[in-house]
Amino acid sequence: MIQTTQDRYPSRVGGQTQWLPRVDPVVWGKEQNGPLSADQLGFYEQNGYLFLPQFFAGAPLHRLVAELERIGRKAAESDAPEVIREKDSDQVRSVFAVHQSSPVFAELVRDPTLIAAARQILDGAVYIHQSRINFKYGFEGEGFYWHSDFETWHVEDGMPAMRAFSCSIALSDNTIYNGSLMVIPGSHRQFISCPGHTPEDHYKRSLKQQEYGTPDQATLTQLVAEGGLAMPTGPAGSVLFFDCNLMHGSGGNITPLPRHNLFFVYNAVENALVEPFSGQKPRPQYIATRAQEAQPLG
Ligand code: 6CS
Ligand code: FE
Repeated sequence: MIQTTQDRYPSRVGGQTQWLPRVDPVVWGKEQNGPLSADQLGFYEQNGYLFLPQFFAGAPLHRLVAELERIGRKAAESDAPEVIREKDSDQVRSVFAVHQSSPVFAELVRDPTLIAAARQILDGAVYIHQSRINFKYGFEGEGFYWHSDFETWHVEDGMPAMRAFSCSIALSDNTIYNGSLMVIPGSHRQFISCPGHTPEDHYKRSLKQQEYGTPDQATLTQLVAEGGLAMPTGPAGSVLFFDCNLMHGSGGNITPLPRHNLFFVYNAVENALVEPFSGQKPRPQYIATRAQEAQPLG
């Protein structure tokens, strides 16, 4: 099928690294009556992320952690495609599409407060573009090099606009020691167009270690010079919202302390995937929900 949507964010089209302006809003919604205050929306708009410490606690949190541990035990014995193992060990790195395979997480992504916040940010009905647990076991959990999720979701999945964000839920304590997520505040306002061309079936390697679609060191140096670095840390149950185009990454975990996080991505129904801008075939459904499968959540 020929791509008919204009590519406003060309990347991996064989050129050099380019800084392109973001031509989409960060906060699309006008709803003032959502759960996020004007200050919270303002911080998110300015920085590209918003940290909500201890959003979940007590029995609801214990239920989420127990479900994560159940999924981790099952994944260790599974060769399903949704289970991604570390590059250099048999350790489980990620399990995708848990909002479909887990009744507990299917209910979680429909949490009324999270949905209301998603509607405030994205304006209109939303659905889950992708979900995954990123396990980062003690001593063996590897990192995720710097990248913009949108750069991948645009090129490899066909996400047209920057009208999606990730909701990360800490299901173990995220500390400065155990490979927590780092962000470059404000980096969401520039689209870093990357060199090269996407290899066929890139996801079979990129989900273990991403090589294409990652910015060069000069670009990262400049982004950090402009925005600095932040590492939103907090106890299990904390929630991090981050814009689809925010530059982020995390180091390996050489401590005994696990850093297991659940991630799911709210996308606006109006921003449903079109043909991948790479011109290649779409990635599998367990990585990116295609338009015909997109179930509006409210
Ligand atoms: O390719 C993807 O969709 C995934 N890759 C990374 C490094 N972050 C976003 C997403 O999980
Ligand atoms: Fe990412």
